[in-house]
Amino acid sequence: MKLKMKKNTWIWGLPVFVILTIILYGCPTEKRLSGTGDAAEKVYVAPGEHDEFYGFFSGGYNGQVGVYGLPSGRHLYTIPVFSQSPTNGYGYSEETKPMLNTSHGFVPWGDAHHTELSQTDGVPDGRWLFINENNTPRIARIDLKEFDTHEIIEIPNSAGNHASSFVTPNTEYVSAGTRFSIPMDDKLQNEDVSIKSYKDNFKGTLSFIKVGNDGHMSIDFQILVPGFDYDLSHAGKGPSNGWAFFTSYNSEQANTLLEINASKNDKDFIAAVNWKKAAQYAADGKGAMMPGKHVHNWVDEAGIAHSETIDQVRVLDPSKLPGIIYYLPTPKSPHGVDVTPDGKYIAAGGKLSTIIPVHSFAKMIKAIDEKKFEGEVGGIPVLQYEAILHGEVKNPGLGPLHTEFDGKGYAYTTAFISSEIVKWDIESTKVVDRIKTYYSPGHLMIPGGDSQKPWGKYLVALNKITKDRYLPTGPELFHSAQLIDISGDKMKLLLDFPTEGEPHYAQAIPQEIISKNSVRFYKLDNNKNPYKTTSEADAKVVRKGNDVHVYLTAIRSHFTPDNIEGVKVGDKVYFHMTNLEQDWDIPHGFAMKGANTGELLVMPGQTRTLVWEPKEVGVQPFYCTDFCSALHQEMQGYVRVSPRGSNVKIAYGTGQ
Ligand code: RUQ
Ligand code: CUA
Repeated sequence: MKLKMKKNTWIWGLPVFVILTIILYGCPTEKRLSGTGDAAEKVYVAPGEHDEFYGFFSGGYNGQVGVYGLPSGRHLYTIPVFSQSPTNGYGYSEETKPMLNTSHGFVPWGDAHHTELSQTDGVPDGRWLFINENNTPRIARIDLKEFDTHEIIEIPNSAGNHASSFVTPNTEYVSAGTRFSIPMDDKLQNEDVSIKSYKDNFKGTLSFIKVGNDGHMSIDFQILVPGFDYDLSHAGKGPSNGWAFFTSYNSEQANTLLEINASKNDKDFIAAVNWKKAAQYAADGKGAMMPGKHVHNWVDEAGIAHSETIDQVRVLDPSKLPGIIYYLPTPKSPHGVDVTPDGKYIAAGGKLSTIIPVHSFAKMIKAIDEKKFEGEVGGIPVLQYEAILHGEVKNPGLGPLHTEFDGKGYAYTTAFISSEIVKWDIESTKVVDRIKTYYSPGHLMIPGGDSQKPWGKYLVALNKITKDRYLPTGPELFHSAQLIDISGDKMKLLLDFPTEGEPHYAQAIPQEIISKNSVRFYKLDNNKNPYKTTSEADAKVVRKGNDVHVYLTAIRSHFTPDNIEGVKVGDKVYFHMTNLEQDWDIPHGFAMKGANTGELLVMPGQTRTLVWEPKEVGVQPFYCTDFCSALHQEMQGYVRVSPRGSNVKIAYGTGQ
């Protein structure tokens, strides 16, 4: 049952509503006021004041990361990651285009699901944010000093990279897993076989991407696994540090109509991977180097992106390397897999399950030692369910998906179908509280809620369906997040706020961990771009055959040069624009009429390059797109385009 409220009543008419309610009904009951009353005060961040947390929300099908302040829900920024961004030219400028290279060529879009902050000693440390891309399997690393994507690595031998990008407690590894299994022969080549031969030919991989001290990512090893759908993962911590857990569904190995055919088995599996042991095997040269073509893109210290192609990866076969994987039977197409802050228990979602199974890590180790196996699949031992179970949460709502923790002994699970969040006691597995969400929550997020030390004050429900929460915007609605106060015994709904794209997951961290390191502008003296122009006196236009390089500067409120002649139809014009400002929040923009790219939005001290291929004779304007001063509208220039073969000489200047 969905409760409908008139939003315009509770937002705009809040004082009237409260007074009327009190007159008519006496003091309001908590239920009636679950979204109002003191809630407004709790989320109100006065003008000029800052939010307590940064929230990093995956953008889903927009391929970006949305940055939101909490508790206000204010949208602060969008970090371009897997998709070109016309806002600032990411993926359009020459310096950033290589970030979107893949083994399939240039892919300017991605489906981004899970943000994950880097951790030190099991606690988010604010250095980097990782995020996965499903469609063309990739993982990105965002530098949180600059809120800028600095690295993207492709995951070979994988399809639908959903079970990522979760980190180990000291960010030694980021894990990833195939959602879709694909045919792989013994050279790991995707083969031309009948789809009906799924059971015989299709396999999956679980990947471990090593993260260096400087953040640099490389694929350390992949583990070959039976052809199930691997869905989510989380690393162990504390006592379970050294292990990682991956949910799987479709252990039926169906290849069609999965909604029925992959829902037959009573239990599917969580794959428990001993990554420390696997890493040791890899370090010892075990397994084999196998084909695994993937592209790796990174930004150098000059802020320029590069790409390299790597042809091979190390692949470990668990049937030959015992002890690296065990299967934990887990009811009914499990989705999320979440490890408690103390690292003792592993809770699974179960899209079709009526309980939440909670496995005990200690019992799992004991069962392995005592060989309490009920069988094996593809050489991987399957442990006995009863032997590893800590308990089952009864009556957890319908369609439990994801769980996070408050660090005070409680777990919170989203129930997608019954649209609620259920709070339960980890030790007793008893439900202690529940709250309605409107509508259908997928993930939920507590700041630090998948780490060893959650900042358990707020919870955000990431609702998949928005319906009537906001004014209608035609058929397409932004998704809706809901902020819930979890500081007391009872959960309290505080706020709805719309989010861009489809935030599958989010993470949050106290603002002071990040804001103190935030880069405000780039020092011109440190600019290492080979096409930089650090003073107006050095601005120039240089012809090299059909290429014309414009070394352009921008400072309030003019370009140098702003008059350019001698460009011809058939030329390729590179505008290398350096922003000479050395002050916070003074970007200059650059837009050229007829350019088939985005604009540039160039930060103070930075150089960015836009390519323009003029096709028509005439004079074309360019201008600054960012309202940078009272005379921003005067910040403009002209390029004269002469016919092919014309002998108009290159000439340029400002104020001449
Ligand atoms: S999920 S469909 Cu993380 Cu529940 Cu992506
Ligand atoms: Cu520079 Cu407007």
